[in-house]
Amino acid sequence: MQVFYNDRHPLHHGRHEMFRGRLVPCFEVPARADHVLQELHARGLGQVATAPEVAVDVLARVHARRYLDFLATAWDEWIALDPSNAERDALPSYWPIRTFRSDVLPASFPARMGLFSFDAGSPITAGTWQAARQGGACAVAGARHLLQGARSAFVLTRPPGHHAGHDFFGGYCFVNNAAVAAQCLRDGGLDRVAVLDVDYHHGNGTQAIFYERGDVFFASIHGDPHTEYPYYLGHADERGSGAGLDCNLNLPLPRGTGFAAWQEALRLALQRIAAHGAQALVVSLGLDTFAGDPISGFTLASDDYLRVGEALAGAGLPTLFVFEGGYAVAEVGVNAVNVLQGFADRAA
Ligand code: Q9C
Ligand code: ZN
Repeated sequence: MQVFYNDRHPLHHGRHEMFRGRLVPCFEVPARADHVLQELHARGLGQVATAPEVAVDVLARVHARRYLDFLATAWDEWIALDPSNAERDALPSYWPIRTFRSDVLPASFPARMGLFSFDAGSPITAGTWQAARQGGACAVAGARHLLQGARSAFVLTRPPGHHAGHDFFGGYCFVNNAAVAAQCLRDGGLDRVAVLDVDYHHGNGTQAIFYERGDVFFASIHGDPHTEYPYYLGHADERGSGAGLDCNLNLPLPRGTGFAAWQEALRLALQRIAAHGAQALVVSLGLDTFAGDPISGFTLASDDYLRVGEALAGAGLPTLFVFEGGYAVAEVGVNAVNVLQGFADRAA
């Protein structure tokens, strides 16, 4: 399988995230991607390439210009507030929720931090923009690989992307790599595309980007937002709207769910994707459904990921895997590559 590796991912390395009133060490660390790359090499699965840079215009197909402009200058503005900020990650402290205005762009940088985010757990560091932007480039390269006729490809990047919306970051995500890829597949001539999100957390950003569109079907299997992050989206009654009605499928499952019930949800999601007539599949590949994940609540075992890959291959669609969450750092490589291995074995 062709792998598009974001070799700039280490430039994003948050130190702390805000959690229950204190700063705790980040869960989303560079070692995550290193382990996946190492496991790919160990098993001889995948030719690893980097991706050419892309113009910001390509990212602007799914993200707002003023949001991308903000990301591009955020670190410099953070330092301009106070040179000693170089020793600290940038985190937001203010948010314009209901009844506040979001049409007026504040001159204040901390105010813009809040305008463009939804949590205090996603630090911006000196290289966040370079890393996130190159992740988008890898997503584009992966999509173009499918457009040239490949059966599959894997975008190995961090920071992850599925929580990032049209004009906001959060959930460790800044550029929505899966959405960039899906849009690129559409722009490359496919009429119907599906995004299947198997990360433990609902892909709120991807859902929101495509919610009113009938050309991109979005399905997500995730922890029930009544109790699980991102809390405010991901319920079963969100079915899409306008031209996108019934092109959005949420399959929330209770904390503690094991592989039997999870696999049932996967079967249903793949059925709906087939019924939509999708011509290609983008998989938001989170591995935080693993029993050993420190911040999640499903109980999948490492071997289960082989079965997941096989089931995905059974859909028979050109498939782009995009790396998302998964915080059991020592196991994330084995789990991710198990999905790819299961897919490759069954697709062969
Ligand atoms: N201290 C992804 O998996 N906060 N994002 C959890 C843990 C946010 C997860 C609290 C989790 C975001 C891509
Ligand atoms: Zn996740």
